[in-house]
Parts: sequence; C-alpha cells; structure tokens
Amino acid sequence: MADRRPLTTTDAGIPAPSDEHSLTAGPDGPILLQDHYLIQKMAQFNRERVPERVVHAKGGGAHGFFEVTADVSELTRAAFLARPGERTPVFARFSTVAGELGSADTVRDPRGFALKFYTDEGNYDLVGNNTPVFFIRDPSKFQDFIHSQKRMPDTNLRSNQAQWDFWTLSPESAHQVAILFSDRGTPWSWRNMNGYGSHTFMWINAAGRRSWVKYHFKTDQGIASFTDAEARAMAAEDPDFHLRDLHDAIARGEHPSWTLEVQVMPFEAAADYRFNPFDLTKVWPHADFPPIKVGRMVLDRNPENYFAEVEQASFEPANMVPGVGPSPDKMLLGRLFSYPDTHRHRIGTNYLQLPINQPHVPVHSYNKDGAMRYRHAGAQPVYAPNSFGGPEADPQRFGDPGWEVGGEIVRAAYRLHREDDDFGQAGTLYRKVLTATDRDHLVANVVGHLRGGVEGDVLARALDYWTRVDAELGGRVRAGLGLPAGDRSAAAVG
Ligand code: HDE
Repeated sequence: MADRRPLTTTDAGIPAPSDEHSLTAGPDGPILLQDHYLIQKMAQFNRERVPERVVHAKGGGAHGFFEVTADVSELTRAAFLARPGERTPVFARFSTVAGELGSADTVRDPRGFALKFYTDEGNYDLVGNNTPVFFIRDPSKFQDFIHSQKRMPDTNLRSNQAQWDFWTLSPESAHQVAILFSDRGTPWSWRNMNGYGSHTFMWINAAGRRSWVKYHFKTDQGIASFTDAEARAMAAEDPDFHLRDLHDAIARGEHPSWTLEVQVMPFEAAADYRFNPFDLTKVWPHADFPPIKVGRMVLDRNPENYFAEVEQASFEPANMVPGVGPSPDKMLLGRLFSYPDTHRHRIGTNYLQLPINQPHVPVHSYNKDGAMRYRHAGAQPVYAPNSFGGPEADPQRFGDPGWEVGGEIVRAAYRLHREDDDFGQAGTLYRKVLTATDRDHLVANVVGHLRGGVEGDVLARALDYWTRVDAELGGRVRAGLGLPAGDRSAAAVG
C-alpha cells in the first residue's frame, strides 16, 4: 500500500475521531464533556513544560563519541580510558548560565560544557564550563552569586549594580570575571570554544595509586569569539544562533571535535603546593603541570527530539566511574548533592530511567517504585542483605576513593598556601595571556558594563578591584569612565 500517513490516535493508541472538530450537540451546539480527545489534548498541552533549569536553562546538545588516543592506564583504571582506540558514546549539552529558556545564545556569560559518557561501568558525567575557573570557591555563596546575576526581586530586571556589588565584595571572583569580560565571554559558537572540568578531580589506577587531574577539552575548530557589539547584535538578530549553528553543522556533516588533555599532579604534591590546587578560582600553570593528550570527542548526531533529549537530559558530577573520584574542592563536593536534587525536582525521581539519561549497562540498584518507574528487576529481592540472589556490592573493588581528613568542625576559608591570593592569576591573564587586542576589548567591555548603572560605593570598589588585578588595567578602566587618574569619586558616570 502507498506510504499512507499514520492514523491519528489518542495517547491510548485509539484511532482519534477528528483532527479539527470538537464534539458538539449539533454543528452549532455546545461542546460535550464526553469529548475525551479534546480534553486530553488541552490537558496535555497545559502540562507540556517542566521547570526550566534554575541556571543553564538555555542550551543545545548533540550525540557523539569519545575515543582514547593515548595510554593513561598508569593513571586511571577507568574502563572507558583503558586503551587507545576505545570508543564511548557521549551526549553533550552546551548552555548559557543566567538567561531563561527563551533567552539569547550570544550574551556575555560563561557557557556550560556538560558531557555524559555512557561507559561500560555506568554513566560518567563531566559537567564543566568553557572556563577553567569559577567565580567563588565555597558552595555556600553559589545561590547568592546566582541571585546577584539574575532578575531582581522588585523590578524583575537584571542589575549591573547587583552583579558588581557581589563581585567586588567577593575578590576571589576576579580571575573568572576577567575571563567573562574578555572575548571568551562571547564565543562565536559552541564549536569554537574550549571546555573544562574546571575542578581538580582524582584519578586512581588499578594498583590504587591516586593522582590529581584537571580536564581540558581543546576545540579542534579553533577559538573564535564575537566582539561585544557583534554579540549584542546577534542576540537581537538570531537569539538561537549557537543552537542553530551546532545543529546545522552536524546536519552538514561537519562534526565538531575536541581534543582532551589532562594536567596531572602527583597525589603527594598537593599538600604543600605553592597555592591551593583545589581552589576552583585558580588554574594550574602549564609550566608546572604540562597537559598530556588523552583522547578526542566528536559530536556527529543531532537530537531527534529536543524536549526528550536536551530538556530532559540530566548531568551530575557525582556520576564518577571507578578510577575517577572527587577532590577536596568544596565547590565540587557541594555540586555532588545539588545536581541529583535539582533533577528530582525538575524531571522526577526516576529521571535516570529516561532514555537520554539511562546507562547503557544493566542497573541492579535496590531502589524501586516512584512515579513513572518503568524499568524494574521483576521479582529480584528489593532488600539487602538477602539470601535470594539479589545484587551484592563489592567494596574491595569498588569502594569510595578518598583522602586523609582531620581537624575541628569549623566554617572557614581554606587553609592558606604561601602563594594563595585573589588577584594574581587575573593579573597574569591580563599581562601574559591576553593579546593587546584582547586587553583593549576587556577594558571596553568592563567600561561598557560599568556604565550600565553601576554607581556609588560599588563603582568605587569596582575601580579598586581592577586596579588590584593590574594597575594599568585599573587606570584604563578609570580613564574609560572619564574619571581622572586617582579620582576616588564614586559618582555615577554619565
Ligand atoms: Fe552548576 N548547576 N552549580 N556549575 N552547572 C546546575 O543543575 C551548582 C558550577 C554547570 O547542561 C544545576 O541541572 C552548584 C560550576 C553546568 O544540564 C544546579 C554550584 C560549574 C550546568 C547546579 C554550581 C557548573 C549546571 C541547575 C556551586 C562548572 C548545566 C540545573 C557549588 C564546573 C548542565 C541543573 C546541563 C547546572 C548547581 C557551580 C556547571 C542548580 C550548587 C563550578 C554546565 O544543580
């Protein structure tokens, strides 16, 4: 028979009575309550949206694979990294941070770089950003930080004054803020930006030897950025520019790829390294720990359905496979709780049963029931210990990786290392990493943002903040605002 179109059905699979008419008493009569199909369509429509991500709401993703290109078995026993040539399916999601689901892709913001490796030992989620550092180093400030960056409670508008108030009262933010206001804050596309695990993680080899690592996914497409003006123009012209770019590139067969490099620090070196290697506001100088190539990630398949595969994708830093572990980085440890919690709220307690989130290996946990459960273990015992063949853990082989801890229970900053500070690496970025053009753009971008309603003490602190990053930079920001050198006036700038 010719390829007939499928028959419309109700969600129960019953052939639908009509695609266009409600059920009425006579053609002009009232709609009847018994119009089950109309009610089903309206009720389902009213329940189409799940809560958007509280951060990273706007994004896009694609499927692909990760392939090992170097032997790192001396460093980690993780099966997906076991040997060169090993390939693992991957799903990646890129995103902005502060904007809502319908916001523009090209705004100035860090970009999410979230990866799910469907390994033979379960899902490994590496949930990073396009920046190797972050604004803060303690999770207790995260919620407040986001509140300062998003819409204010009275006007429901974003406030530059609030953003700079938080940043200038949190000097540890300087390195990340400098990156944010450089051209890295306005990537030309998701294909033209790097991705970082950002945190320090632990790798453990088959003999149990531990090392500290940092992940760098270097784009093979080359770094490319919008200028501030270009990014603003594109936000108006095509708010979905990045989403469209990734989709269309993959559809054209131009599969973007990234080269994974890791920096490795010997486990014992952390304790007296010159600055705290677990401080998320710091990078490890490549001179101290040269990156080594490990593999490559290729994205070669678009989602078939955005809601099912991208909106419902769940990433959690706690999904670490054997051979990978956390580190004393307080931000990472805070995230281990937060992500599953947000998924349970957003997409339900059985979110890991959704196809996009399901591991590609059998699940034998003792969890059961809960709304929307559809994968189960039949009559398998649902309690442990049991004498009826239920699953058994193997702590010898798969116990938790850890490290020595001690000390009084306390709320305090990290113990200081001899070179710990808040502005040094931002200054190094400005003087040694940015080109002259990058520096010009950084100054112009900061001045432009400060002109957006930043005033009074906040403005005065912002001038001081940039001067502590680099005296020349501080002077250029001051001059850009039309303030005479050394003028501590905190008046609003016109
Ligand atoms: Fe997130 N972050 N985050 N974050 N984050 C979320 O989980 C959180 C942080 C990042 O494409 C949320 O699913 C805390 C650093 C990405 O689906 C939430 C802290 C880095 C994504 C959450 C941080 C990230 C999120 C909201 C401070 C880079 C999107 C929606 C301790 C290393 C993943 C969600 C995707 C999403 C919590 C800071 C990256 C609320 C508590 C640092 C890429 O759980």
